[in-house]
Amino acid sequence: MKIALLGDVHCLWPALRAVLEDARRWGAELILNAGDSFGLGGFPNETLEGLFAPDVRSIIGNWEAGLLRRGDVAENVRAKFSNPATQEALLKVWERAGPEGQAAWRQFAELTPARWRHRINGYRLWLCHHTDRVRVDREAPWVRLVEAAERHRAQIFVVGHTHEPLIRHHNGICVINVGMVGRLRRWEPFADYARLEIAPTPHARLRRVRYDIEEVMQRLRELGMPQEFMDRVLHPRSGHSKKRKKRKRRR
Ligand SMILES: [Mn+2]
Repeated sequence: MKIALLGDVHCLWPALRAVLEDARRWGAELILNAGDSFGLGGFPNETLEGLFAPDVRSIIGNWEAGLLRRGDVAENVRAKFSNPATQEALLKVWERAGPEGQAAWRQFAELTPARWRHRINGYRLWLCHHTDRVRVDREAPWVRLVEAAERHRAQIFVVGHTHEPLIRHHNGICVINVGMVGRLRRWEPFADYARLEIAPTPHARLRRVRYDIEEVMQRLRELGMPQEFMDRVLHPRSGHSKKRKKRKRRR
């Protein structure tokens, strides 16, 4: 059986579309989405529509759980993000969804589970957005994932969240971080996902797909995203996010 594993779409529909096309061309029978589908990508309704395809199964990530599940979305955005440009950009994406799209996203966040477990060809697959130990060991993050897989008695353990793709086969366990579809900081026109085949034994490989960055830039300009946000998108190596992290640490 061929399964495509993706995540962290963050409303970047042109990238999700490219990945879905690539995965289906390969022959994926099932597409698993590891969450954080909502975000700054600028295509809220197209993204959700794409995820409602019959061959796609999603779980939610911290963005859906923290921003859309309950309370006022604008208030949630202001509480979760300290950068005013990020707040403004995100609220423009939310506005773009319109009343119907917003209702659909809220329902998606409410009804979609945070974990998914299934037995496929006799192998126990576990899908969740992240485990709190995923970042613990920068040198060998796969070790923590293997431990988490053992805790959950999973033979195939799939996460996203860190945006860093990783695949490791170890002691009969296959751990996968799907990387990300919707790049937020680097905005290189590439999306990562994983291809998993479960015959005769589980084996996964990373795959990188190019998407139409011009379509994205056009939409962001159309939405009137704040200049600071656009600068971050257009000049990805300015070191902006690193500086912010340092400043936060000193506090
Ligand atoms: Mn996340």
